[in-house]
Amino acid sequence: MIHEGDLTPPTGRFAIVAARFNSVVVDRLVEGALDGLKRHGVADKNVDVAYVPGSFEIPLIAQKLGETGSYVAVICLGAIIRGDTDHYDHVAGGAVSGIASASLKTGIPVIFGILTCENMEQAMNRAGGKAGNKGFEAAATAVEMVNLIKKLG
Ligand code: INI
Repeated sequence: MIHEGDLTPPTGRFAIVAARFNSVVVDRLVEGALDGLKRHGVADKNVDVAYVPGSFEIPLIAQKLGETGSYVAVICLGAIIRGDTDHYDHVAGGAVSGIASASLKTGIPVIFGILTCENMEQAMNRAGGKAGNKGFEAAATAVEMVNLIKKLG
């Protein structure tokens, strides 16, 4: 037997946690995620958005939101750009492991929609530019995971 989630309209509320750092990029990711949720049948009224200072702060708030029991999935959006910082690796590493941990602790999908890029051009390309919109992809991933978890019972 094959277990796989699909993209049918899910029930339940979704949360987005977005970093304000590099907001010119992240605002586009948020737009993409909201569009992606809407196109998969999630009404705007069923989506809450929380803003944090930077990507490093995302996991804590994702976990807190997950622990409320009010959400079927949390979508994390940020942009970590190497050119801007010499602590890129620490911020990126903290975000990756924190988000994985939040998902396992809360038992709901906590989706990694954080761009890790060499420069601003690369980031903009992935935030609605020629490489698509990672926020939209993160929304579709969230819907698929919610539907898979529902199927698994
Ligand atoms: N946060 C980001 O989301 N992206 C970055 O590129 C970034 N840089 O370059 O430093 C960044 N730093 C802030 C970090 O996320 C925390 O907010 C800060 O360290 C306070 O904990």
